[in-house]
Amino acid sequence: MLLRQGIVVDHTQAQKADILILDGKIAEIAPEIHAVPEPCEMIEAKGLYVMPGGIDVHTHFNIDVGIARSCDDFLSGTRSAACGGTTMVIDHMGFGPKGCSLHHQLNVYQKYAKDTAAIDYSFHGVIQHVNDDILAEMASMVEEEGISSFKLYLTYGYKLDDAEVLKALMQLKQVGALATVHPENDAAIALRRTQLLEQGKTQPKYHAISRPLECEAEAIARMINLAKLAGDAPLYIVHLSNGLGLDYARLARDNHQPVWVETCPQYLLLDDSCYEKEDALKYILSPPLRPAAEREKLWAGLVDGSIDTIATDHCSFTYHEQKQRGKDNFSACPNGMPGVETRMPLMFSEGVMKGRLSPSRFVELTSYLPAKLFGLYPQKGALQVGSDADFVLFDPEQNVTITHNLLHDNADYTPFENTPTQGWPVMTISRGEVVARNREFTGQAGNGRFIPRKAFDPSL
Ligand code: DUC
Ligand code: ZN
Ligand code: ZN
Repeated sequence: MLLRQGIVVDHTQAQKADILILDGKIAEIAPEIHAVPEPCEMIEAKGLYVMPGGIDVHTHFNIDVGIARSCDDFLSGTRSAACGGTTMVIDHMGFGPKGCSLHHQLNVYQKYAKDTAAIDYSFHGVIQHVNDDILAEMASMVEEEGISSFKLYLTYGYKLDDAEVLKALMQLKQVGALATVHPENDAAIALRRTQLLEQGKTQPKYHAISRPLECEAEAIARMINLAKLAGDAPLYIVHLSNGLGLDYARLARDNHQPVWVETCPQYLLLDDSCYEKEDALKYILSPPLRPAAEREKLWAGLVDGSIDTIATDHCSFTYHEQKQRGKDNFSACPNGMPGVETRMPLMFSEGVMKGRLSPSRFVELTSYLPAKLFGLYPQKGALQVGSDADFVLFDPEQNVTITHNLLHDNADYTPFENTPTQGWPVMTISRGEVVARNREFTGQAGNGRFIPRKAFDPSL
């Protein structure tokens, strides 16, 4: 396959070039390529941005959250991802049975994804409890299974206490893995929730009031200090939603501590006024949407380099199910929203087309840094000879108003309904195969591969 005369963008530069793809890998990049093997599929990319495929390092496909199971599995989730310009996901595995091993849960998820995923995938390990067996298992997860990042929860069913966090952080650093954390102060949230419910405050807006941004910022500050105490263990903060938490991360980085930050489109584009809407249950997620002033603080972080990645936290439940469970009580509504298909178009439109992010910075946030941090570079996230031929082609001239009918997930809504966008991913290529074209899925279930990841690179 030859991609002809696109505006080829990596994390450092943009230039007009041809790209030759052989056996699913990039074979050559040059201003013009004439010597091509026959037969060769020609793709005219003139006027299109040709970028490394999106890497979404935060999805929850097929997750059982106790009160409900998400409506997207690895087929619908990766199909939707592909149609939105994403060529790899790293899924955050849900909790397994009490006391289960790290390998147990990995095996469960390998079965979910094998034969169903349409694009490449990996998983973050999930630390439900900490004991000598779990600590010992971490090494083989990195070395033998290619799982080099692990999620720690400070809230939800299997939240870890400070001693568990410290032990886990020290061992993860030791074995070459990155700790990712969902930072929210569980006790503060539980107290506030109980008080609100006792006062009969059950409407969706009280979900946000039960867990204000200080609950998140406190847990971020605590994690940063615990990571310091663990000997500067590398720390990755997921789904940052507010400026105070970002300031704590900035302070740590100013002190040369290895801390990285992820945010998501919903925190950049939506705010807590959504909880006043009639369909407010669609916006129940954790952390919740914040006051509008926080959005600009996050945009500033994208621009000044203090936020490193944009992922989605795609965790979809139908609005039908959210209403069924949560209409009388916000705390009974499953938390999460879909987003895996809209991340790339929204960020391209709001970031690149509105002039807030350069095309290269967009690539850095959506593909290059995700690949670097999670041990995929340069197989993924790079436009280099030998890298996987994973691409997204954006047409800057296509204007699309997002509506759920255009999307390919199993949900029954998008939180971005009626959002106008400028520039759309018109083609997605996964290891040399066109998996989406003009908003149609052209890939195949089972063509996605598990990608073993390298150990965390401490020089980052
Ligand atoms: N938050 C959500 O809203 N859903 C899934 C997990 C999470 O942290
Ligand atoms: Zn989370
Ligand atoms: Zn999540």
